[in-house]
Amino acid sequence: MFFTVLTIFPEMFDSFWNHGIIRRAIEHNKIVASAVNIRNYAKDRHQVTDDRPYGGGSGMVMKPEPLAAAIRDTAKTLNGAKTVLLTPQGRVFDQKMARELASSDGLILVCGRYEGVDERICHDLIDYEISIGDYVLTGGELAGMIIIDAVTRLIPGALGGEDAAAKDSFSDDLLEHAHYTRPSNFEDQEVPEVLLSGHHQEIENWRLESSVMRTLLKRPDLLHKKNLSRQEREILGKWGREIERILDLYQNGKKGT
Ligand code: 4GX
Repeated sequence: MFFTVLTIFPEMFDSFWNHGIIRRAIEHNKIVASAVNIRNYAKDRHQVTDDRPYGGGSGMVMKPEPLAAAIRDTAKTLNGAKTVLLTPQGRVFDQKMARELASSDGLILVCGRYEGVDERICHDLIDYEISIGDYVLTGGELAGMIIIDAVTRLIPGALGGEDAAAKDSFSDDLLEHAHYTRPSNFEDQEVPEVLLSGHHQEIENWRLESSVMRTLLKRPDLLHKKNLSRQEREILGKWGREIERILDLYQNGKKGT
């Protein structure tokens, strides 16, 4: 899979391409990645990429011609590429979209600066408008890195031996279980005993319970959307009964009075 980023700040990606999983994915030919300067496609002597907005007002707008030339020139060398514009007006990025994008041959990510890009770019030249969340950035570059990061780890072989974890059916819709490493006692806090027991099935059960209950407590909205397995429903039922038991003790005046 390939990623080509169109930006006026390609140097922002130098460090991004050269660390961790992204670097390894490039070295193992799982992805081909580059950042191209939109300025290279500006025809005038000063290679201007922005201009004042029609209708007046503050701020600048990215001119359509250099952007269109950059997108077309990139797309013609990359068959099957989808073009993505990073913008607060886009569909909000999530794991489902990451999976959808990971199934494409490649992405051309258009990173705007200033107040945005000339609207006429969007109609013919952009396949997806994507927002990484409801907040305002100073440019699309960090948003582009986030998309590339989330998509790359879904590419088969990109995570090395950990692919199964990324694809694990429940790992997408539930929060991760709690993690622990040595020492087994840290500042008077013990690691849950079952994790030291070597009982693989019990450890798996504990991890699912940890995932389900962390999701319920920290991100209940994720549970509302999810199709729950029998085991997940059993975990919620068990804790539901436990909560009811505690409330019953109060109602019967056996506690806290
Ligand atoms: N998720 N920004 C883009 C300029 C801009 C505006 C409109 C194209 C169209 C953002 C986000 C984000 C700020 C990046 C405005 N470019 N991008 N920039 N949230 O806030 O993706």
